Amino acid sequence: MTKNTVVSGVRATGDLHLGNYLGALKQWVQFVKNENDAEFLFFVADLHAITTPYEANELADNTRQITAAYIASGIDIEKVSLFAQSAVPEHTYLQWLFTSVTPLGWLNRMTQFKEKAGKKRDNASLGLYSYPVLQAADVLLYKATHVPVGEDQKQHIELSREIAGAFNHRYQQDFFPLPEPMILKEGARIMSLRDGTEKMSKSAASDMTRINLTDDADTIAQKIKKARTDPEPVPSSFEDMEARPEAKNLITIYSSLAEVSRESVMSKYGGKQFSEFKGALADLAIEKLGPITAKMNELMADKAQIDAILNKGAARAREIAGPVLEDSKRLMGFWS
Ligand code: AQP
Repeated sequence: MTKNTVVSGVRATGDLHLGNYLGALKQWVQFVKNENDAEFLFFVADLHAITTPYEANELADNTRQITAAYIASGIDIEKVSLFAQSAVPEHTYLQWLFTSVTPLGWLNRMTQFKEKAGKKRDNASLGLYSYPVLQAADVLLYKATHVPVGEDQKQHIELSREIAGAFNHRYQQDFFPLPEPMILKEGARIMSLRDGTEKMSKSAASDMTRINLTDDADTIAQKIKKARTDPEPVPSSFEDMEARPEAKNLITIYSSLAEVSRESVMSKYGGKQFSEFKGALADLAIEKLGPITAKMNELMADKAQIDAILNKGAARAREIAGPVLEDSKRLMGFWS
């Protein structure tokens, strides 16, 4: 049996937030702990970061900061290759090869492009439009079998599967595996603290919509205290919860952080005032995130050490990526 290859990444677009942690990172850490015989490659998606407005003088440190967040969250660097996407040029090369098997109609369906491009779609960059093709290259370059992501990335992973299938069909080889998205049942979509119908996001204008992994205890407590709720007490049943997005979000955050079911959260706090529940949630968030923030700060104090980890990871990534790219080119008929 061939071993599993697990690949995922986070855009280097700013501080990681609770959604990134609960939807992606926490799952990665668990997967790495439970699986001893897989190849793990987690990258910082700095090439994806430049598809939306960004500060050039912050990009490299953003990449380091996200690497620090990976390690501080518990990623075992003995088992995992961590690297910057831009340090492995094979990603963009394979993306170009994939553009020739990706019909425009597939890209036109992508909801994330529509959301991120907004109303002025003609002003969005080609990079943003072709983002999902690079994402397909990001995982297929390593013949990934599993891609742990939050729910918002499901459509992109499905597209990666379609691109793999189109390539295999066009070149008559069972060359790329169809990667499986791994999406948690709970916590896969953490919502904004200010609007339970919007995803918690790094790029949302207001910082009060999210809890950042860099927030201190007071900031976390303030943000939870000010999180939007409705005038009713905490819901006691799923039915009640489902109709109240902000309440549902806070219950989901509590259950994911405490690693207990939402039923048990509701049986403890259902019928109580939100002020009491929010106090308990703030304590829990501070208890769980505090050590991660402290470790991130410690790691960021030694950037050379982070760079060494990224260099080592990139070297391993290129060892795998090089032959896959060469084989792809050979199948496509290139001179070599
Ligand atoms: N709100 C969320 N709930 C659960 N999971 C989430 N993820 C993102 N937001 C949530 C997951 O985190 C991983 C990294 O995502 P990303 O930062 O590369 O891109 P994104 O999905 O576009 O996240 P953001 O925060 O909204 O970033 P920006 O603002 O830069 O676009 C992915 O696995 C994602 O599913």
